[in-house]
Parts: sequence; C-alpha cells; structure tokens
Amino acid sequence: MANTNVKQFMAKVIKRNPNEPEFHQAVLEVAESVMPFLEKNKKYVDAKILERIVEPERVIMFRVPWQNDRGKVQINRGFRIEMNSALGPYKGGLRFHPTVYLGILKFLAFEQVFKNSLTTLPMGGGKGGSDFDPKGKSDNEVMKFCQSFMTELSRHIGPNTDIPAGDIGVGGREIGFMFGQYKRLRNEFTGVLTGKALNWGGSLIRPEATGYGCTYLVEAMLNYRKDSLKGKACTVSGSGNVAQYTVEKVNQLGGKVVTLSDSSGTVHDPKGIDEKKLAFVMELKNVKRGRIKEYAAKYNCKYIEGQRPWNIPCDVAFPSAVQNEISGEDAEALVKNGCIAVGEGANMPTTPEGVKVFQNAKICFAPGKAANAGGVATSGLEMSQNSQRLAWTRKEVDEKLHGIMLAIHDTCVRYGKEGKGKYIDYVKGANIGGFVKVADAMLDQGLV
Ligand code: NDP
Ligand code: 2IT
Repeated sequence: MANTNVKQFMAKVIKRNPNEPEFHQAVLEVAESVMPFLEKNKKYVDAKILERIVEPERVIMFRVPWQNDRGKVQINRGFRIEMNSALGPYKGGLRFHPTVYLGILKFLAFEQVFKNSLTTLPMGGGKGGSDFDPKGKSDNEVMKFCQSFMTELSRHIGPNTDIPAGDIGVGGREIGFMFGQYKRLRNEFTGVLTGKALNWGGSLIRPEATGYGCTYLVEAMLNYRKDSLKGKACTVSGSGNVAQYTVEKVNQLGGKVVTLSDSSGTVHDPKGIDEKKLAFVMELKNVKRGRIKEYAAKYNCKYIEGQRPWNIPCDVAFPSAVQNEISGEDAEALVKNGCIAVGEGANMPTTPEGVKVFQNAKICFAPGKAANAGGVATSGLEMSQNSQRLAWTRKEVDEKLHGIMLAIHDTCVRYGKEGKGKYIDYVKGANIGGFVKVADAMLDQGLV
C-alpha cells in the first residue's frame, strides 16, 4: 500500500521537477520513511503536508556579473532556495562550485528543512549558491564575485528572514566579503550570515561544529551498542572544513584517521593523521589552497590518484566531501572490509544502493541530516549570540553542540526503532523525527 503511494507521489514530483535527479533522490528517501507513518496519521494526509513540503516557498535565480583580474567580463548564475519557514527564518549554506544548478540546491534545501528541525532550534530551511568556481581565482576575483553575488542576494535575506552560511567553496574568506557588502548596502551590522570571524560576530566552535558534531553522533551510535571510537581506524573523505575537524575530534576521542581526499585523489596514511599532520593539512588547504597529493609527498605515504577512500579497510567511515560519493559497490567494499559505522559529514554522500547495503548489513548508519546537523546547529547558536550581542565561551558552545547531537541521537532512536528495538534505522528515525515538527507547525499555521 505504502509502496504504491510512494510511486504515485514520486511520479508527480518527477513530472513537476524534471531533470533534477538529486532532488528526486532526496525526496524519495524521505517519502519512503514518512509514507507508512502518514498512513497512521491522516491529519497530515488531508492537509497535503508532503505535497506542500516538496514545493519551495520561494526560488530566487539571478545573474551575477563580475570582472576578472584581466578585466574580462564573467557571468555566473546565483540562487537562493527559500524552502520552508514553518519553524523559523530560512537557514542554510551557500555552495560555490561549477556543478551547482537548481536541482542540487533544491536537494540541499529540502534536506536542510528536516536537518534544522532535528537540531531543536527555531530555524526553517534554505540553501543557495552559484556555479562560480573559486579554484584558481585570486582573492581579488573571489571578492569581486562575492560583492556582485551579495548585491542581488541582499534584497532577499535578513537576520529575521533568511540567514545564509558556508558550504562547499564558501568558508571564512567568502563569508567576510559577503558580509562586508551586505553591511555597505544596508548600513546595518546584523547577524545576516553565520560562519563569521570571531572578532566581528562569529561564534567559537562554528568552524569545528560540523566535523565535531558528526563525530559526537557516531560516538553516540557506538555507545548505544556498548562500543566507542577508541582504537578505531577511520577513513575520511574530503579535506575541507568538515573533514579537517572530523580528524581533530576522532583523534581526541582516541580513534585514528588513515585517509583524506579531494576531487583529484586519496592519501592513505596507515600511521594516522595526528595533530601535527592535521596542522599541515589546514595550512595546505585553507591558506595555500593546494592539493591533498602534497600530503603524500610530505609524509611519504601512498597517494591513490582519481580514487575515493572506500576500498581502504576501516572500522568507521566519514564521507565528508560531496553527494553520491559512496556507490553500492563502495558500500559493499566497506562492509566486507569490516566497517561497523558510517557518519555522513557530507550531504547525501551515499547513493540509495549504498544506503540499502549498510541497512541490510545492520551497521550503524547516520544519514547526513542527522550526522552533519552540528554545523547548522552552531550557526543557530551564533544567531542567538548575535541577537543578545554577547559571546559564549568555547566550552559553553561545545557543550551545547554536544547536547544537541545527543538529542538528535535520541530522536533517531525514538522514531527509528525497528522490530523488537534492537536495530535502529537512523534514516527512518531522522526523516520522521525531522518531519513531525515541521508538519505540526505547518498545520498550526494554516494553508500557507
Ligand atoms: P569545503 O569546500 O571546505 O571542502 C570540500 C571538500 O570536498 C574538498 O576537499 C573538495 O575537494 C571535496 N570535493 C568537492 N567536490 C568533490 C567531488 N566532486 N569529488 C570529490 N571530492 C570533492 O566544504 P565543506 O567541508 O564545508 O563541505 C563538505 C561537505 O559537507 C559538503 O557535502 C557539504 O554540503 C557538507 N556540509 C557542510 C557543512 C559546513 O558547515 N561546512 C555543514 C553540513 C554539511 P576539491 O578541493 O578537490 O574540490
Ligand atoms: O549543509 C549545511 O547544513 C551547511 N552547509 C551549514 C548551514 C548553516 O546555515 O550553517
């Protein structure tokens, strides 16, 4: 019964949103979890909550013209998807990457709605970005682009309306340039963006939050099975913000990270990426903006060109780069090699085939909307500090983040118990747990 409904529902979604496979993938995963729950809760069916929740409240697309260092005119496309404001102002990151198009941002905005709901904080969901490629651009070119991008975006956002942050290709540098332009246009110093630098309104722990949060959630899943990260070999993909702070926290909890990667290849360091090596990675990636290959040369370890880390044996995997980076085959290799837990630092890094492999093997699998929610949760904490015009200590923010990740774990357990309660389906738990709060708020607020 539920299955037929999912098929009919998806047929409509696909027809209304053609050529957006990533969006279809994200919606299907939620529909499969939520539809059986709806069968028992007809009030949501009558109000067509699921049909409404897949329709963005507003989509903004705009031209971003700018000039490169040689004086040549460049044109990019900018987007902001204001997906759902039932729980609070739209909140979610901006992605600058050449693969960005409407479908990618709609999938990310859709995921964000449920993720933000899971954080327990009052935030709606949104996402934006551009097909601009920051790679190989000078600081000046990045600034010119960010200023042009914000010139248009500024009319659609605000500290009580829509609060963007970083994602792939958008870090502290880009947030700074965009904040500067917003302030100049509006003559207002407000918390309109999160991920700001500490000396002008940022929060301690926000840079660390996604990686730390993902590691806390994996530790909670393992603790639930009377196990822990201590002594575990971990593979991490990516080498950006999320990957870096995952390595830091895994080390602090007694695990060992043996890989990092970028879109060119993977480094394998069986001795483990310790604090000193991580400092090298941070300098390489955040300051020099180099390639992870240079790590292999520096520390005399293996570099596997053009490959992802999933064939390297590990106890725990942290995909922290990009969507669909773990195929069904990759998942099989991970399980075969003894992987017992996966924490999705990235958004939707596992394909549907891969998710089925993990679920059938009954390993601990935390989907992105639960596992990487620590980033946006700490953005929410940054917003609270901005509103109060004060700053909390590192310890205070970290404790709040940790508490939020444990609360997300509890929600997943509550809604994701399968059979006699031994196996937790964290996908189902996160989807239903995230959905209920948004759906109830939508019912309360009438037909909007
Ligand atoms: P960064 O831009 O800091 O780093 C991105 C990393 O992913 C880089 O190492 C990059 O390599 C790699 N990457 C990008 N595209 C590909 C690709 N097609 N194949 C292989 N590797 C790729 O971004 P973040 O660390 O912030 O984001 C990583 C993931 O985490 C994303 O999926 C993002 O949506 C998600 N996320 C981020 C949050 C945050 O707070 N920043 C919060 C929640 C989720 P290269 O340099 O070669 O491009
Ligand atoms: O995917 C995500 O949750 C983010 N990129 C962070 C969003 C935010 O508003 O901090």
